Amino acid sequence: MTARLRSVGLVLTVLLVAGACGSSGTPKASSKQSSTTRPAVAPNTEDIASLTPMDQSPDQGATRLHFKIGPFVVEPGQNNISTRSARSQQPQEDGWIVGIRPNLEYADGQTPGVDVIHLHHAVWLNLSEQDITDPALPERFFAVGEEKTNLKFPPGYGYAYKATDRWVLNYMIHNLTSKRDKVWVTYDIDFIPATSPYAKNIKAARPIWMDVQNGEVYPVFDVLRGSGHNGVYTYPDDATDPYNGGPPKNVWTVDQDGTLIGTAGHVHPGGLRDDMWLERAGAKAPADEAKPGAPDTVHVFSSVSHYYEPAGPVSWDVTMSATPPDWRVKVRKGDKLSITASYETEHASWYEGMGIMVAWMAADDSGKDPFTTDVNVPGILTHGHLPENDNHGGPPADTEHYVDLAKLPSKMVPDGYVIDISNFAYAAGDMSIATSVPTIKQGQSITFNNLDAPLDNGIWHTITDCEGPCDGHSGIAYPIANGRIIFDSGELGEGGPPAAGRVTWSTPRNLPPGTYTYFCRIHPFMRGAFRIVAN
Ligand SMILES: [Cu+2]
Repeated sequence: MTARLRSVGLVLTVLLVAGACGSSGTPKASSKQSSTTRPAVAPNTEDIASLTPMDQSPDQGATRLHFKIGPFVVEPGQNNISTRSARSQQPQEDGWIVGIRPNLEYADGQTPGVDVIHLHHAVWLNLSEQDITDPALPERFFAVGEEKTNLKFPPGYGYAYKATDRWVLNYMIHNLTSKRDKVWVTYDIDFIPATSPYAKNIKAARPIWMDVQNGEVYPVFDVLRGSGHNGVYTYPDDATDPYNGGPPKNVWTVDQDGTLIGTAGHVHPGGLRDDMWLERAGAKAPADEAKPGAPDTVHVFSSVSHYYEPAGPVSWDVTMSATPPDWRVKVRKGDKLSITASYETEHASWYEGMGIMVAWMAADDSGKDPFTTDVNVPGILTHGHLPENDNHGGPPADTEHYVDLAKLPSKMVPDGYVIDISNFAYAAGDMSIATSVPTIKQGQSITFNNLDAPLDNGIWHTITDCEGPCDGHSGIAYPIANGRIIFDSGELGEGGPPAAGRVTWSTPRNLPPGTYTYFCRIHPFMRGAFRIVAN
C-alpha cells in the first residue's frame, strides 16, 4: 500500500471508531471552529480530534496529573536550544506512566498560534537512567514538536517511574516575531501509583530512542527541492555519505530478546513519514515488506504524517500516525533496528529536518515474528486539526507590509557589497521598506551580515530563496523555500546549534541574471530581494 492510500485508510479507520464511541471529554484542540478563510481542512477533523487517545478518560486505575514548566521568557526572535530542571513537575510517588500529552501555553491557558511562537521541540530526559540507544546521554523517554503527538501505552504496559527520578527538559521554543513573550510547557501524565491494585498488572517498557542522527545535539539534515526519487527524499538512504564515513546513526543493535509494543514518528514540515525496519541475519522478509535491496530486513511500521494543511505537506498542521494498541513485534538480541525519514521535494526545500521514532520495548515474549507475520499495519492518528494552526498564510499579496520587489528599480552596488541585518530588517532590499533593489553584475557577490545579537540566545536570521513575488501573508504554510534557484545561508549566528557558527553569508557567484526574492526561515515576515544583471 502506498503511503498516501494508507493515510486515507487511517482517517476512515478512525472515523469508524468515532461512530462507535461517540465523543468524550472534548479537548480544547477541537473546541474552536477554524477561522481560516481558505478552503476548510478535512471536514471530519473534529471527530478525529475527539478520538485522541489521551482525550479519552484515563485507563482504569490511572489518574491524570497536570504539570507545567515555566514561565519561559521567549526573547524577540528567539530560536535557541536550552534545558531546565523538571524536578518540581513530576509525580510525587513511585508508579507507572501510561500516557503523556504535551502542550505549550500562555498564562491564561491559551495555546499560541504556531505562526507566533512554536515549540520546535521538547525532550524529557531522566537523569537517573542511562539512555539505551546512546548510553552517553540520560534516558530520553518522551519528545514532542509541533505535531504534538500524544503518547498512550497499550493496556497492561507502562514506563516505570520512581519519585527519586530527576527529570530535565531540553527545549527549543521559537519566537517567530520580534516581540518578547512568556509561555509554559505543559503536560498531562496518566499515572498509576505503585500502591494501586492496578499496578500489579502493568509490565515495564523501556524507551528506545531511534533517530536518523542519533546522538547529535541538533539531530537534523537538509532536504533540497528536487532531490531524491519521484519527489521524495529518504534519509539516510538517499544521502551521499550521511555519516561522514562513520557508523550509521539510525541503527540500534537490539540488546536482549523482547517485544516492541508501540511507536510513533516525528518529522518537520515537508516530512511524509518515518519508517522502522528490523534486520535479522539469515532471515528472509516477505517480498512486499522487505527493504529494497535488503532481503533480511523487514518493514515493521510506517508512521505517516497526515496533513490537515490545505496547501499540502508544508506546515505544522499535521498529525502523525502511531501504532495501534495491539501492535506487538518480537525482536531478538542481535537484530538491527533502524529508521528512515522521508520528505517531499516537489514543493520546497526543507532545512533542518528531523526523523525520530521513540519505540517502547518490553522484556516479554508476546510479540509476533515480523518475518512471518505482517506487523506493518495501518496506524492511528494521534489528534485532529489544532486551532493554533489556523493561520495558514499565503497569497493574495499582503500589500500593507510588502511590495513586489521585481517591479522596483535597480540600485547598482559594488562587488562584495555588505547588507547588514538588524532589528529584523535587511538594510537594503527589504520588502517592507525598500524603494530599490540592490543589484550586482553577474559573477559578483553580496554579503549579508547579521548584527542582531548573534551570540547565545541570539536572533538568528537566514537568507533563503522563495518564489517571487513572495509577498503573501505570513503564516504556517507561507513562505516556503520554493525559489526557482536554491540558496540558503543557514542560521547566521554563533550561539551553538542550530546557528551556523558564522554571522555572514555571501551570495553564490554563479547565479544567473534575475531578481532573487528571499525570506528568513526563522522570522518569515522578513523578506527581501537582490538582483543580478548580465555583464
Ligand atoms: Cu530572521
